Amino acid sequence: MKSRLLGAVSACATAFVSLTAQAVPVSGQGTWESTLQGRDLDGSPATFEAYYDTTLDITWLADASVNGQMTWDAANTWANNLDVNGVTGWRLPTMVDTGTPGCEGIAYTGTDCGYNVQTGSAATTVYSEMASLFYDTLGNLADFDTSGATQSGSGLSNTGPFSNLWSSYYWSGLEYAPVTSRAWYFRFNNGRQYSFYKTFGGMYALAVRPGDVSTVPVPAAVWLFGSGLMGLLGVMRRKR
Ligand SMILES: [Ca+2]
Ligand SMILES: [Ca+2]
Repeated sequence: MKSRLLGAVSACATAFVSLTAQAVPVSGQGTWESTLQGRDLDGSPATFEAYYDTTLDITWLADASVNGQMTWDAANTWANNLDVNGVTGWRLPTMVDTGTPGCEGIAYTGTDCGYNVQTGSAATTVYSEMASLFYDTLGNLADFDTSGATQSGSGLSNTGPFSNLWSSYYWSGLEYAPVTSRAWYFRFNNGRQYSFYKTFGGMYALAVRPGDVSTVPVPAAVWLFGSGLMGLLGVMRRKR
């Protein structure tokens, strides 16, 4: 009994270690070192709270699981109301449902559904922001190659500069047109894009916003200090 318990504990520990151990940036894999530009949103230039994606012309939040696992509705609400030190306008990553509405069958390449799906760039068409991140920016591989054969080294081997980017399901912001109780998702553990029921509470959410973060907002503490200073000046003026 005791050994079974220990076995369960060590299995849990192993699962946890494998989850956290995957959070590594891999230099030379994908384009992330040249296409993602760090952005400071909290007034501390040493840390980046977001990354401007020069390929897709969007800005990704650096922390890829701020709010944990959520239903689709909760994920949308969270992203739309996100305020990072005054930077608002966030949403879930989106994609284009190409061909006929919905998935025309799990494919191994070139469609909106399955593996090695269309990615694209802002200069042409952004077919899937998350697929672009997984395949092109981070250079990860799907479980299957374009001929449908399993390939080694698949999965989330490179998380780039993101923190808490899990090898798991992430919600897309796009509702699944043929069955509106479902929404599209992207799986960062195997590169698969498909749909699932919106009420499922086990998916993570990445937040993005269009374009670059043009102005670095003034942190709240500086505002407080500034308004305090203005108040003090007002008092001094009145005294004079
Ligand atoms: Ca910072
Ligand atoms: Ca389609």
